Amino acid sequence: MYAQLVDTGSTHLRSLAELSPQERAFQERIDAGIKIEAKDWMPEAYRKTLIRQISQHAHSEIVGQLPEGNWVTRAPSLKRKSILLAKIQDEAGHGLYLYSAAETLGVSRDQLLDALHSGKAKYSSIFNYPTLNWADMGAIGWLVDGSAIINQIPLCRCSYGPYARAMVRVCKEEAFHSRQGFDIMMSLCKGTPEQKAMAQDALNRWWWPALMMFGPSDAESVNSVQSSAWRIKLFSNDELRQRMVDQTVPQIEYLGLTVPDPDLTFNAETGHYEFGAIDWSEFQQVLKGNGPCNRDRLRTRVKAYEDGAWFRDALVAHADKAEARQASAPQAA
Ligand code: FAQ
Repeated sequence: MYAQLVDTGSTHLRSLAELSPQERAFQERIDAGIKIEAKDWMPEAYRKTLIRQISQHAHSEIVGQLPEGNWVTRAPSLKRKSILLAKIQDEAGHGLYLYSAAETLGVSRDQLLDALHSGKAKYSSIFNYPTLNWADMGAIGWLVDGSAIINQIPLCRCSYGPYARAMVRVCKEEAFHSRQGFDIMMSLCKGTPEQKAMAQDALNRWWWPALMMFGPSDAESVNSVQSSAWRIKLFSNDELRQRMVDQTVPQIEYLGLTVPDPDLTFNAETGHYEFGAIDWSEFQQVLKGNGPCNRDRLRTRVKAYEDGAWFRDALVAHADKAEARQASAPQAA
């Protein structure tokens, strides 16, 4: 099984009658749309589920910097370089908001980073694919950030206040990321035949992994039922995946590109695109650590953390000195 299966203590979704009075009051509050705040009482399983999801999300933001970081020195113009740098910096900021939101649940950032660096914690499958050329920067912004927004807009209304509020700014920034990705794709598609072929090649390689970002099918999604009851999830994995396909296929047509799915059809009755089978065995392999770049991403991430130790130590030494200076300063009358 590819789920971490964090022991949340709950084996099935319990009815209101099965809940303790405290748990029932909590569920009723959630059902009424009232946010849960850090100091409120919450079931241990709710707390653990949030730590799992928010920390995976935070890890995704900082590991997600790596595939794009490869292209800062190879951006085709100064303008594209500065836009890409700003985007990558935004992702670090998203990681910070999310680690801070997770810390409100009683876990430390060091613990979370340990879990990432030791390979225990997950981050989004999408960041285990290679970025082979500049068109991949377009495809990531457009498809990956685009999918991230579709998943994250509902999270702005999720039941946990600190997570929901962090998501508001993240979504605004992701909207810029997605537009800059589409802008790269537009430029390539309006360029030479070789540039358009690069755009098509990037779309071919990122399309299916982007669909997998939304998680396993609803039937296989072990956490969905409980997370939906707690309004951590407002839409299912399949609903959001469908939204992405419906939104993106017209954009692909606008670019003059071809959806890399021979089975894709539009169902005029439902108003939705029906797409071909997702290769879930590939998804499971990526989650098990066997994707094309898993080992490389983790190695790079751990090295960056170790290389930054002197800087963290310097900050602590500075803070200690400042505190000692303040303690020994003569007190004002
Ligand atoms: N990758 O039962 P479910 C971004 C795991 S941010 C890896 O359906 P759940 C911005 C899942 O954790 C992208 N693992 O799980 C950016 C669970 O395992 P566990 C990240 C995945 O939590 C752009 C197991 O499979 N966004 O891209 C994935 O109810 C560019 C069973 O799945 C978020 O994290 C996956 N794709 O639903 C940054 C959004 N899918 O934990 C830089 C918040 C599933 O039991 C550059 N998260 N798994 O061991 C969520 O909305 C949810 O956690 C889902 C998964 C929808 C991802």
